[in-house]
Amino acid sequence: MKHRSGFIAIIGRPNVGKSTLLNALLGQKVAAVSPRPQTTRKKQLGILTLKDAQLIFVDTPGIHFAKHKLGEFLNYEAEDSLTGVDLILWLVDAATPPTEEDKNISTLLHGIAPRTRRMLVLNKTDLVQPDDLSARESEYLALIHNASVMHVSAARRLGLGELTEALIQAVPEREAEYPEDQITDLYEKEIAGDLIREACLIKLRDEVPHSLAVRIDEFKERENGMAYIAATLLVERDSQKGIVIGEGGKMLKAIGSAARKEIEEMGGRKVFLELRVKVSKDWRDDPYMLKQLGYGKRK
Ligand SMILES: Nc1nc2c(ncn2[C@@H]2O[C@H](COP(=O)(O)OP(=O)(O)OP(=O)(O)O)[C@@H](O)[C@H]2O)c(=O)[nH]1
Ligand SMILES: [Mg+2]
Repeated sequence: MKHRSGFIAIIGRPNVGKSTLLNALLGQKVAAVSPRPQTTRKKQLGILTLKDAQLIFVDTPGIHFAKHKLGEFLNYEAEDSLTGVDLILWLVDAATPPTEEDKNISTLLHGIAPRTRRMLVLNKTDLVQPDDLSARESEYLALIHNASVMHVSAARRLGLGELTEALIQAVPEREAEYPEDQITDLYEKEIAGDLIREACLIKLRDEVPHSLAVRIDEFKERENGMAYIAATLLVERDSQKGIVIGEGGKMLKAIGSAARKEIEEMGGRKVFLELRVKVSKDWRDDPYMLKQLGYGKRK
């Protein structure tokens, strides 16, 4: 059998489960996941190496109607991923009808990448009555031309084998691009930053999570086999700083302990995690801060 390989961009509106799908396909957690929109802020590769194929997924931020410079960057990251890939996997939420954001994605998809092969994937099928699924499929299929369609539940790991098989058939005959032991293109330090932000997104309510960025200040391997990580949580206002720290430091402690568990699981070793909180006024609209945090266009 000839070897197949290709780049597959996973795009869709926020919160449809793109990062959950990436982790599920890889069988390993490389990307942060949370119930809040805009969890993913940078594109990230997830590389699945099989016997006769290598699928190189590009997880992207959710495409949405931006309200900040940060949002503009997120959309840019996602839209940039539409070009130069072999296949576009448009992931949608089967539990809801298409939204204005989905219609916008449809326009972008056909405008930016009119000739790229594409696949529509309905996720969260575990939340849909089986009888309603085909009507939902038709609603989404009306927004995409010449696409094949698959159904999955990334969270329940349903339909993933069939999806993987269909993806292998959809990429070209080509040699592997990456060494077989490479799983992602991000450093552990960057993923650790995302896992800390993931803990914040899960623990904090309301508008605070979106006003929050994580900066890793130190990441050191200690001789005793532990890793030492110091990170700063940047928020936009004093009031948010109070919320993140919590009464008697309780919230920050809970965030730290949830994040530490995830980072330990990823690296397979103990982690000492030190967090502090700092106010950086309106950083989401501050081009200098955005660049410092790595949310700047790379070209
Ligand atoms: N019920 C159900 N929930 C799911 C499924 N897949 C993902 N989720 C949940 O949907 C939420 C969003 O998942 P993410 O993977 O962070 O979504 P995303 O598309 O990467 O979101 P952004 O990075 O913000 O664009 C999380 O709470 C997931 O647990 C699914 O198949 N079924
Ligand atoms: Mg994501």
